[in-house]
Amino acid sequence: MSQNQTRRDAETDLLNRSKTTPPKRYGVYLLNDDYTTMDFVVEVLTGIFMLPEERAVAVMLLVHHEGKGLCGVYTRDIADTKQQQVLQRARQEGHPLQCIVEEV
Ligand code: TYC
Repeated sequence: MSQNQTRRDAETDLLNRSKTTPPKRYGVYLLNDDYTTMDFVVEVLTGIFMLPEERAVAVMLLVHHEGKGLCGVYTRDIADTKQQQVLQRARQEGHPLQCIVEEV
């Protein structure tokens, strides 16, 4: 079998899969801690997860009271990128904020 045939088969498989199987979805969650400021968490939620201020405050308070809260649901690559952005920004500013990705 030629290399081109193998490549066409792979492309056809990918196309068929993308028509029938929706991509898995991943939630990005913030975890509570005793040190990260509430203002910084709200900044993360508005700046990285693009939540409007009111919803950002609600999610921050949910995390503060319940220990964990959902910031958004994405495909794997985007979820991982959001997580890295949160961790990078938190470490830059000296906050111990934790952020996790879980399949939903
Ligand atoms: N518990 C923090 C405080 O009292 C606020 C906080 C909220 C921290 C959400 C992290 O993901 C978090 N300053």
